[in-house]
Formats: sequence, structure tokens, C-alpha cells
Amino acid sequence: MRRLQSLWTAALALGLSARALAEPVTAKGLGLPPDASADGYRIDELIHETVIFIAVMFGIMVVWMLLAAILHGRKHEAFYTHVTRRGQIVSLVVIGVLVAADADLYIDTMRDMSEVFWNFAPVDADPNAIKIEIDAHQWAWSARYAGPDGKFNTPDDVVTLNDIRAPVGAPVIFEITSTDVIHSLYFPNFRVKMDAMPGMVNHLWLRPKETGEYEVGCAQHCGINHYKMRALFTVLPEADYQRWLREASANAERAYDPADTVAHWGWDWTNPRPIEGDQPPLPKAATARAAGAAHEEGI
Ligand SMILES: [Cu+2]
Repeated sequence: MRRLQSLWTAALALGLSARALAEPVTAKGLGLPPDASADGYRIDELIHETVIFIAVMFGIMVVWMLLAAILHGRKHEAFYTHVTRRGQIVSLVVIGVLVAADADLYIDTMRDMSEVFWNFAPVDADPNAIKIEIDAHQWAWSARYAGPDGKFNTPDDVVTLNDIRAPVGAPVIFEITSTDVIHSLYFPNFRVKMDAMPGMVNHLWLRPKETGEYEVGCAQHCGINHYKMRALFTVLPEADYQRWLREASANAERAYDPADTVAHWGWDWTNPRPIEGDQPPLPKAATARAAGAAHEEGI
């Protein structure tokens, strides 16, 4: 019994040191980048708890195997057992409880997914929500804002390249597609990513809690220049964001060219969200840009 207690203490110490190590690595530039999202802590907690759980289990197994190797020599032969001794039963129950405790992680995760990350109803209903259409293509991100008229694919749309902006505090909803191959819109500081698929629109939302400039990457190997597919996500104070959008929209209206069909990618916002498996028709992004590319290549 005493042996079991020392085993348990060693495992716990190992787990706690893993937890202590997990914190300062961010400051050293290792580990996860700083969390700038209102819900990022849910992902971080999952990662930290999983690390601790695995460390504890690993510690138990290592000590267990070491003890078995040391104690069971020629003088003390190993024996086969159906777990009948008290000590054996207790160790089995302890390990069983530890493994069962992991189910709690699974339940928490599923709750986070259904109540937050995959729950679009509250953000769709939020009048302050920022809507952005993303067209991924080799090898850049095009972003489209509806402009003051609130409608996509109209002359006042703001279209940017590798430059995504949003105000702090408001939910930001993305509708994402791709013109060519599969890409993946990745916000490391916000702990979310979503595949950009040709021919369909995927959805993602996040809520920035701090202003600043954050890196956006492509999380799907998408060709020879995949590594160049970097954008900047700038989180601004509300007033600064509104000023930028107003000015950019006025510029966009002045520069609007009805003949430039390649620039007219974009689609009607698919809100309300389609039910699973029921995808909206192919967005214009794919058709317009593909037609433009074919034209440029003289096809
Ligand atoms: Cu990509």
C-alpha cells in the first residue's frame, strides 16, 4: 500500500511539473502563441489538461515497469494473476478512475464545440457581428466586407489582400471558400482554423478580446508557395475600425470597374446557416476567378 502511495505521489509531481512547464514556454517563444480570443482559453485548457493526464499516465507506467524489472529477478519470479490481492485491486481501480476521468475532457470538449465554436445562432443574431467573406487562392487570402449597404458583391464592397481587420470585442464571422485547391484559414492566436474548400462555403467565427496584429496562416499544404500564404489580422478599437471601413469603402466605390469580372468574386451571405450537408450553390468566387485565370492564360 505504501508503495502505491509513493507511486501516486511521483505521478502527481510529474503532472504538476508538466503543468508548470507549459506556462513559461510561451514567454520563451515556444509553445502556443498568446491567446487573443475570448474563447481561446477553452482550447488551451484542453491542451494543458491532456498534457497533464498523459504525463501522469506515462509516469505511472514508467515507474510500474521499472519496479517490475527491479523486483522480479531470478530470486523473485514473475507470476500470472487474476488480480485477487487487495493491493492489485486498488491499483487497478486507481488506474481505472484516472482513465475514466479523461472522459470528462471529452464531455467538456463536446460542450465547448456545441455551445461555442460550432454555435452560430447567437453570433448570427448579434447586430455587432462583423461578416467577412474569404476567398483562398494560390497563394493568398482575399477578404471581402459588405460595405455600408450591408450587401456582398456590390460596388461599395471593401476587398483586401492578405489584410483582415476587425474591431475588438465583436464576433467576427467568416464564410470561406477556395478558388483552386484546399487551403485552411488558421488564426493561431485565436485557436481556430477552418478548411477553405473549392465549390463550397465553410463557416468560422471568433471573438477578439485584445487589439493588435496577429498572424494568419494556411494550415493545409496547398502547393509550392504554401509557406508564403500569410496574412495579417488586425484587431482595432471600434472607432478606428469604422473609420477604416468607411474610407476603404469610399475608395472601393471610386475604383469600381463593372468590366473587371475577376474582381467580382463574392456571394450572397448564406445566413441563415445551411443545415449540415446542405451546401449553398457554388460561390461566384470560384467561377469568376476561374474564368479570369483561364482568360489570362489564353485558354
Ligand atoms: Cu494555402
